[in-house]
Amino acid sequence: MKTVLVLNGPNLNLLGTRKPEVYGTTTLAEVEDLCRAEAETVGLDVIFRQSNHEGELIDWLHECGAAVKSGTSIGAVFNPGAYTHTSIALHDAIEGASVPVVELHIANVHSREEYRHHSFISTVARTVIIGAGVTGYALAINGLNRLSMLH
Ligand code: CA2
Repeated sequence: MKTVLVLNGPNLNLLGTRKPEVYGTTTLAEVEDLCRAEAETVGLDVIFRQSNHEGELIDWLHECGAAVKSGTSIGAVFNPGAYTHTSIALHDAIEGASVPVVELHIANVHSREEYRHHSFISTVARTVIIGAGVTGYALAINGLNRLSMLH
């Protein structure tokens, strides 16, 4: 069975505990359950990870790139958190490791502060899902799976 990496960046461990008006009430553990349920319907295994550290996220993207190359992974669903708006290093990791990435944001970043409107990730993402709440994770897994079958 192939894997899909579901990767979450800084502060997403707080999901469901604060700011429910922006991010909802679902916890990250519940997002993991949702991802596993969706992946099961399309015959994928989930590797679910969260880190508050940029370098750790980079190492996991590199690992995922190697797994895609060896045919054991279809790529990553990635919510980079606030690093979305700051990190050239994450941009370079995705590009350098050739990881098929679905960039995902729970909230609609375009209806929020101006500084959230720019993403360093989008230009190297296969596609982007924004503002669908945590349901976006299921959409992203399904979408990445379908895209992986195109070529
Ligand atoms: O909408 C998203 O998924 C974001 O990637 C979430 C990031 C934010 O910086 C991006 O602009 C958009 C923030 C994640 C922090 O999540 C929290 C959850 C609960 C309480 C506090 C933070």
